[in-house]
Amino acid sequence: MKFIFVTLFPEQIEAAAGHSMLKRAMDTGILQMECINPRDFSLDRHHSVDDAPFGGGVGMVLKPEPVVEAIRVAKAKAPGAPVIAMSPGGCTFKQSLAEEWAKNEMGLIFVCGHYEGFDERIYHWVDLKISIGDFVLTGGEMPALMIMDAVSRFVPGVLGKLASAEEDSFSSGLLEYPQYTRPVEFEGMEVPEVLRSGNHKLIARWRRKQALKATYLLRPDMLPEEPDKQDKKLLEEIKEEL
Ligand code: 4FN
Repeated sequence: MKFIFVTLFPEQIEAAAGHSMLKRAMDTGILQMECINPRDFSLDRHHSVDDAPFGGGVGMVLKPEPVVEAIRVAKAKAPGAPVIAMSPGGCTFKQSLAEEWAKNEMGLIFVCGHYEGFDERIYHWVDLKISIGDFVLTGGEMPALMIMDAVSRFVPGVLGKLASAEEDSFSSGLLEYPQYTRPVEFEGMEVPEVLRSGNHKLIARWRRKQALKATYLLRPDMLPEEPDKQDKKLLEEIKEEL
């Protein structure tokens, strides 16, 4: 799968993608990434990519010509790939989009902003705006990298042979149950007895209950709307025990 970044700071993208699982997948060719720098398409001799906003105000705005030319080049390299602008005003990225976008065989094109943002007219060449959350950033590169990371996990072969993003411990849609490894006792704190019991049915039930409890307490918005019979029972127990 191919990820194309339209960015004024390709070094930032390349530095972040050159490690761990993503590096391995890039080396084997399962993932490919490429940066296209609007500065290379700037028309004036100073290679300027920004200018003062019409109407006045602080800061600079990205000029439309170099950005749109960079998007055109990206589209030619990945025909049919959606053009996604990283924008604080976009819909919030979530796990279900990561799974959906990984099926996009044509790849994904991310357009990353800087300064005070883009000239509004570039959105004519954009398919959708996506945000990763409500905070002020200096640029769209880190959001785009986060999305590449989340999407890549669903591309076959990126995770190890035995792991799969659809089957891993996060895919229940709940928060995670507590995990422990050796030693059995650490600084006076013990690993729960049930996890050492060897009773796999009891362990699975305990884990499900802990995941439901964490989600109920911290992120009730993430609980299933219609829990099945077992989850209903576990949730009743959790509420009783509080
Ligand atoms: N940010 C807000 C309101 C107004 C502006 C910003 C802001 C980077 C180019 C956009 C930010 C957050 C999540 C891209 C924020 C994201 C960006 C993102 C982003 C420079 C212009 C800018 C939301 C706080 C009300 C700067 C809030 N996900 N402007 O951060 O690109 O993708």
